[in-house]
Amino acid sequence: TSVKEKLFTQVAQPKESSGSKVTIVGVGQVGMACAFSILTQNVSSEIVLIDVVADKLKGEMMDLQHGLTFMRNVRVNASTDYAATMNSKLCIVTAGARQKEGESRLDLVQRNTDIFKGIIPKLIQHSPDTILLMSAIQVCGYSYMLDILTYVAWKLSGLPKNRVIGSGTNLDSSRFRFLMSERVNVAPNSCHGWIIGEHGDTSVPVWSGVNIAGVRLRDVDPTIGTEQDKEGWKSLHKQVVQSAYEVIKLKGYTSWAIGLSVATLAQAILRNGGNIHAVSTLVTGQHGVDKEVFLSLPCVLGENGVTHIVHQLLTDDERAMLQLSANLMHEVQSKLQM
Ligand code: 6V0
Repeated sequence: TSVKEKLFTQVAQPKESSGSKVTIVGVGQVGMACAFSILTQNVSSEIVLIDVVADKLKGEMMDLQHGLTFMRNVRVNASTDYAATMNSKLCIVTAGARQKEGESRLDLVQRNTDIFKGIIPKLIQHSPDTILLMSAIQVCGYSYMLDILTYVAWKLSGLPKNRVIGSGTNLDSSRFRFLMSERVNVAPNSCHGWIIGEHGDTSVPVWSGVNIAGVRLRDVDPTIGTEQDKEGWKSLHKQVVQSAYEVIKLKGYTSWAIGLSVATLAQAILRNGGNIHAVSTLVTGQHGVDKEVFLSLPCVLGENGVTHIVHQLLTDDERAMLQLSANLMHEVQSKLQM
């Protein structure tokens, strides 16, 4: 008899799964930041990492496992085989190809679409009831990457629209609130403002709703966010767009903020929180968009994914920007080989 047998009397079979299993595909900078945030914030008690580079995958798994005694009851596994992802409640996809020099947007989207063809169907095969959370990142000079790739994932998955979500402008909104907080010197989460639309260059700041403690900045100064505004608040949005490129220029990639953003979305979903975040969702029929495209709007998130879209009161300009984005994205999407 083994030491284990001498130690224990087995009373029942232990259950295989915790019920809040999360799969993360891609153990690059973004995937690992997502994993670390989810683990350290007790969002899930079980994560599985998937990648095609077996050595790096095993190294990342071991490194996290060696820290498990410092966390609360979590399990970390990794495999190149999707069988390990079985019955995941949430699958987060961060895998993808970086742009090659001179590569066109369409070519890059197509290359990532081809990568997704090898990922999404396998995830769905092992977890037919899962929610897909896509977290590609804005690519310098290439608009609409995340939103188009979330559409691609939705098509490849065959899942209902509520269960395919892009991390979207949740991150852009957080950057905006941080920049706002620096201007007024209060905590970022006491500054309120929403950025919607594309995750990237053509995102839309909803100035009409920007407020602190319910006091709308537009009521304090009706020119805020416009060209006429003498304090130049409009530049905050420009900074939001540029800040991703600046971080990439300075450190090579972005990781911590997107990881924290994704962990927050994961928490809303796994705990059936009903929290509202700006995420990329199918927006056909919203704000006059008549194309089948994904863009970010404030959504209620829970165990069933996106359960509601908030009807924001947008200006004509804001609506027009969303519709323009939708038309441009639709054009790229129609050229993709799925
Ligand atoms: P990364 O650090 O290059 O990691 C990507 C990971 O995906 C690597 O570990 C790859 O081995 C893995 N991978 C590639 N193909 C597959 C596949 N078929 N199945 C499973 N795993 C695969 O990228 P990072 O984590 O920084 O970013 C994630 C995605 O966003 C990538 O597509 C990037 O190109 C893209 N961008 C990320 C940016 C950033 O700031 N982090 C910026 C622009 C684009």
